Amino acid sequence: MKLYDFKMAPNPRRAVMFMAEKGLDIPRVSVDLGSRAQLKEDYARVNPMQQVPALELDDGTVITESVAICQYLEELHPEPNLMGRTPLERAQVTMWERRMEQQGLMAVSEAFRNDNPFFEGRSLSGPVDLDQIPALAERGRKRFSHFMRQLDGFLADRPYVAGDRFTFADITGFIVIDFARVIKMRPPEELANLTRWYAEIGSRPSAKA
Ligand SMILES: N[C@@H](CCC(=O)N[C@@H](CS)C(=O)NCC(=O)O)C(=O)O
Repeated sequence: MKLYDFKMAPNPRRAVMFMAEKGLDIPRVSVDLGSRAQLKEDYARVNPMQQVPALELDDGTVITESVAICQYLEELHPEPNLMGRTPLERAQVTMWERRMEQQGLMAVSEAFRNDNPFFEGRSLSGPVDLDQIPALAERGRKRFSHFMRQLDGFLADRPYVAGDRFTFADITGFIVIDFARVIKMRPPEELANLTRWYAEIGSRPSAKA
């Protein structure tokens, strides 16, 4: 098994942090997004979506989508459990994880990719060349600001995003907040719940994997 990733990118980091929490040492192959290696033929053969992460199994099967990769690894290595033990807990982890991705990560990506000159003509990840829309960058920043305030509120009455224990929802949430450095947005100090949670998750060894 090997994982195609890129250290600075948030989606592969979700899989990498997940693997670290499980104590899995899966070899990693870096696909240099900085030189657009994901668009070259070699990598397109591995993942026609031309994105990272991708998990290649020993028989050549390739799983893409960070959530699908994590789900697969959770089934193979159920402990420590990160995606929920009961039907209700699994639904809750999925619900919160999707919110972290759709409301948090999408907002940061929108702001980053529609503003940074590196993404000129490449405002979406993968093989589609689309122009930047500056208004989307501005909207993304507003969305993210709202996301941080909302998350702070959710964390007022519980220690972790999906409840009383660390799960995959914390992994995605933490990576989203961390990644927002690229748009120079940090958790405001007055958001005490968010600040407490972010520091705690950041102190886990998996956050440095
Ligand atoms: N939904 C996919 C998204 C994958 C994705 O967009 N990956 C980014 C890195 S975070 C990428 O490969 N970007 C390539 C590009 O910018 O062309 C997942 O969760 O794995």
